[in-house]
Amino acid sequence: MTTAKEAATDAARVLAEKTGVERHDIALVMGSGWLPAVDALGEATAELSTTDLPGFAPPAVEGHAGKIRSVRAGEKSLLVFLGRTHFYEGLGVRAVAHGVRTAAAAGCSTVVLTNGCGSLQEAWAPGTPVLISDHINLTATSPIEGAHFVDLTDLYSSRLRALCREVDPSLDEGVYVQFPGPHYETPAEIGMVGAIGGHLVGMSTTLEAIAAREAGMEVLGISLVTNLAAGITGEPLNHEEVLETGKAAASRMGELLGAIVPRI
Ligand code: 8IG
Repeated sequence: MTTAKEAATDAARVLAEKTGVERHDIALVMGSGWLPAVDALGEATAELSTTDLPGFAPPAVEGHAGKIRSVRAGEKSLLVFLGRTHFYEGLGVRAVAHGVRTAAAAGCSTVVLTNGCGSLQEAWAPGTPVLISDHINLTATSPIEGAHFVDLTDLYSSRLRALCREVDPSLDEGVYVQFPGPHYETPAEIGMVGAIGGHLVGMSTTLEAIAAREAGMEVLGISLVTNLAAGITGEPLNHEEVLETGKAAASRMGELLGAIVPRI
């Protein structure tokens, strides 16, 4: 059996061949609502489908394979994932973590994990970016294979959060809670999230962050609030709102990432 790390090393080798970039420095995973901001990072020197690399899951929707861009931004080579494999696809945690592990094997020492999420705070209206200060993983699983006891004390790097707040002092921070999905929460579940100290709810990020930390990377997490969580306003949640909010917030998110990345 190949290990998860061996599978990522294989993918990184093919990535280097296909992009012509021997090592990348910073990986970014662009979540729901963040795709319209991707062009602000710089011009792509290469773009692949994730399925051009070994170990990546076939697309959940035919013809919608995730893309990977290699972007040169000043001195840094960025590895940008347009889309991710979600836990709710049922392909297992190795598939969820393969992107960040490939990034680590490709040389990245930092990963920026972005997502779209629901907010428990009415002050964080749709379109508000929030730094992830910590997480609560409610998937009842771990991406780590074997008895490897990884410290998560400063998982969402306080250094990188401070740097983000220098760039944009209006940025707030919150605790991100990952549910398995793909359904949204009930109002009672959102009540529980508030009681256990959560501020944001989503269906990604925590398993990737753990795998990234296991691989020795520094992690920055930024959520884009796309909706208020279930029961906060009484309005039903819908996926169109996510896409619309992303489009509307694109220029702010692009400027934010464009300002942060060169300072990492
Ligand atoms: I975008 O309200 C987005 N993703 N679990 N709950 C969960 N995931 C989400 C939500 C939400 N909004």
